[in-house]
Amino acid sequence: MKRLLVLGAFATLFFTNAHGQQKTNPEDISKKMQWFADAKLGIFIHWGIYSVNGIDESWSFHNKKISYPDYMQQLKGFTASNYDPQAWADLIKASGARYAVMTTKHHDGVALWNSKLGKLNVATSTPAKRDVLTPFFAALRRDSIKCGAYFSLIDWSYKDYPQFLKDSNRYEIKAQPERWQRFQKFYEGQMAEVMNQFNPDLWWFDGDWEHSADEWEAKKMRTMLTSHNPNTIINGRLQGYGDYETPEQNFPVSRPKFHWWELCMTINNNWGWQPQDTNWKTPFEIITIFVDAVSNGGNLLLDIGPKADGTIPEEEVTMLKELGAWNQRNGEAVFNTIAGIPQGHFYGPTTLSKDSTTLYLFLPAKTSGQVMVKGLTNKIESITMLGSGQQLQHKVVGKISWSAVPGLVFIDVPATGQDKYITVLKLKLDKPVKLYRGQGGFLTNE
Ligand code: H79
Repeated sequence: MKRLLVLGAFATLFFTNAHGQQKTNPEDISKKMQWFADAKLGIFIHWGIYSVNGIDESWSFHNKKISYPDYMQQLKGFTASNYDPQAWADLIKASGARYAVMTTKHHDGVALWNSKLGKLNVATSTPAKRDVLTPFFAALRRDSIKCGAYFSLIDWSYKDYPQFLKDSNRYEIKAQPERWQRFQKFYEGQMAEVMNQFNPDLWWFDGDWEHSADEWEAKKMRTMLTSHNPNTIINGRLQGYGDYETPEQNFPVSRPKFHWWELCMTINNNWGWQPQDTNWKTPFEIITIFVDAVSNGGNLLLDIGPKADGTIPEEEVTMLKELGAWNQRNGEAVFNTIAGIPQGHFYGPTTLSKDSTTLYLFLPAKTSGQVMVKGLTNKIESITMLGSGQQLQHKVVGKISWSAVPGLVFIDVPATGQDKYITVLKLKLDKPVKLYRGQGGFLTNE
């Protein structure tokens, strides 16, 4: 039990604190990070041969749930026969997402583009017989969606990659450095292919934990990518050489201190398509997660897992459309905003306009009656319910004439006109938000 706890703590740290010190300076990169900070929603796509049997991406053979040869048999079933990249891009656009991140290669080493380095790619070794990335990135760009490339540093299929199954490595780097150098040449070559063919707006590395920054030549790789495209953004899984943090599945409770961060999350329990997994989150749950991340200064990278023929599961299509419809009604409170006021002033998520003169409150459940805001020293000029456009009334309670401590704001929320999922109230303030954060002290106003 003790061991489990220690491991759990390690894993949490690992995924919420992307591997220690960032080696990039927030001051230098804030300009290129602006679109990312404004984007709020991205769609992650896990597509690969694992969708043929509907099993864990790569981990199924690594963890010995299936033999490696049986896993690779799935190459024969990857048809992409109903693949419609423009329809994928249009669906992503309809969700309100501003960027998409597609698996170019997972830990199984199967490349989704026509790599000239080896045969393990869908163009050469599957009935799809083509590079499936090129038309998708082209469709995304037609829809003005930023293009992200997920790239696994780990490649458990490559004969000169040290790790393979969970309990058997091929070799130790110290004993056979020339094999590791062959792998370096290979994966750096593949990265260069992706860079030259797709010029990604964002790189989403994964699996850096298996080797050190020196072994991955992380600094050199960062320089290669940013020399080619100075505006490219790199996620926090390049052993300290990334630009932003990437908690995975685990939802932060207190506001993360990271400058830029993105929570990646699945809609059911798995990244790729798995037909037995029907544990779908509801639109209400996803939207709650989304606004909570945004209110704390982060983005949501929401995953879909298409089937081997290229169809997107119906539940995921519905989710993206519902999310899009909600964004149509309430997106003003999300996109191009900044993190809201600190937790505790309102019992729910909040965001602010960039000039901090508009405060958005997200009602955490269907509420009619009054909701309260504490510690707001501003005057409220108007309150509007987004979607319905209704003007709401408020009163200030308990303001003491001789005290600098502001009164409590109570807002009347009508039962009618509320959003199907989460209702947003827009508070126009007299000037940039100013909060009282003390403890009500009598003499000091502290
Ligand atoms: O592509 C999806 C997953 O396949 C992949 N990332 C998402 C986006 C993923 N890789 N790893 N994990 C998910 C979780 C892995 C955790 C562990 Fe570990 C790896 C447990 C043991 C080895 C973390 C690293 C804790 C110890 C080392």
